[in-house]
Amino acid sequence: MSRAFRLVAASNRVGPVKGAAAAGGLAVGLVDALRERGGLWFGWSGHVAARGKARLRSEKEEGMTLSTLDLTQHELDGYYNGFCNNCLWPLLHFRIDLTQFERRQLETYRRVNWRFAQALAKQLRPDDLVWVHDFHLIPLGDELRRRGVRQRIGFFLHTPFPPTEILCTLPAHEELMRTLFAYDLIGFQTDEDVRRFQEHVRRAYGGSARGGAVSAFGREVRVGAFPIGIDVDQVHRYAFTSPGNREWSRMRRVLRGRDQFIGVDRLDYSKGLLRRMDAFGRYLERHPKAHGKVILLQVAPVSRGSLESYRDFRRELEGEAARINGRFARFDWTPVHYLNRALPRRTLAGLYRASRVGIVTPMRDGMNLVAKEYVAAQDPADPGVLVLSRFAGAAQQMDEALLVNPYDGEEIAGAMHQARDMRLAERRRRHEALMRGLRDYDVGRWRRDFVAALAEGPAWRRTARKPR
Ligand code: GDG
Repeated sequence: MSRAFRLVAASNRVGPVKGAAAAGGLAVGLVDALRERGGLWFGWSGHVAARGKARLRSEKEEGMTLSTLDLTQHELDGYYNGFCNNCLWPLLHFRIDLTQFERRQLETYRRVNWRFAQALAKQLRPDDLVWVHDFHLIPLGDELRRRGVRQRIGFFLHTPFPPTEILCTLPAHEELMRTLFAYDLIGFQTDEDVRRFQEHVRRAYGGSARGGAVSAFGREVRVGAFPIGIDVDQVHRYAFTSPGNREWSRMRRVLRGRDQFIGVDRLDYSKGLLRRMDAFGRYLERHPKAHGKVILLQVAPVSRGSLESYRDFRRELEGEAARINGRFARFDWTPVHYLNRALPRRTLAGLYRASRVGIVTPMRDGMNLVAKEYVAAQDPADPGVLVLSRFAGAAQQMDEALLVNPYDGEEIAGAMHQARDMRLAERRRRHEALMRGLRDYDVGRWRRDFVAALAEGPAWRRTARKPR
């Protein structure tokens, strides 16, 4: 598309902008795109305000506009803690056993999306491209359309899209999925997610899918896989320049020739931390010679800590780590080092580099950026080995990792052994191939491809008839 346009991004939370590189993940990709085009970033401010006091703020930062809205405690409980984290998150990760649906929370979720749309619609210009992120804001596009917004609007789902049998357990699935058809383009992490979406629309709503287009509810929407990547050079630079480099050499001194396995995950039940701990226990049980020579460093910053399911999970995990240490530790060796807080991104890069094996074993994950960061932080001359769950989206691009079934503790333990024992030539061959993949589809390409796809093709107003 040759015409100039302004990029508008909407996500649950906005920022940080200045420390975007330090925060990692989504912020890195978005901030660059918004800076480039003097864009607008819209979402929740992170502030909780009393009813009637919720403010809309707008500020300029590094050439872009940040527009944020406060939420009330009631909204936060029903929308974010409730429908998003207690219902949609487990459902999208195939955990119907943890999914709690409450109609009132869905209503608050719809209401917050309605308020977001009301605040955002007023700020849009005719040539804007709007890019909505993640499951918090599924109905935002539809709410914008109801306000007469005819600009192109795209949606990207950062989580997996579950099979139709799972999605159909959600009482309001049709009401929610119908709103997706207000978008021009829906991006998923992998081809598998696209396929599951197409199948769901066919089976549950009698829709049809042809090539990159899906039709249902009298509308057609384009779909595609856009596997999110990382800023490869930045992670590598962080690992090899101070303070990352300093942390690396400090870690090496502390390790005194021991091999370190590293896991870095938000403290979330989808990340497979319990099975991973269990697998490490099995590994130690099977390999007495490794005692005193191997450490598992698990960095697990608390996430969504106000929810009961997360608190229970944290207790269980701490119990498991303590059990392994209680069983195997010696006065001069503690096998599991468990950190419950976030570390600076540069420190993380140094720790990745100092670790012989990266253990990324989610039970289900949209992509998983840690897998990619671990590889990018390695020394190409003497790289570590990645053990990766087959059920992370990243596995579809990273065949040269040791792929494991995260439900199979024995298989993970076997891969830990294989990874630690792997000879240099094979480690280098695998690392080289993985790096080629990371460079080929990095975070810049992810956003360029999505934005280009959104800018192309027929616009919403020209397709079919209006929904409802
Ligand atoms: C969602 C999807 C998808 C972790 N601990 C610390 C820290 N992190 C950073 C990592 C990484 C990011 O957080 C986590 O990204 P993931 O991809 O691993 O997982 P989610 O948070 O669940 O993200 C996921 C992603 O969206 C993007 O689309 O891949 O599937 O679930 O960048 O490095 N960062 C710092 N300190 C920590 O202790 N600074």
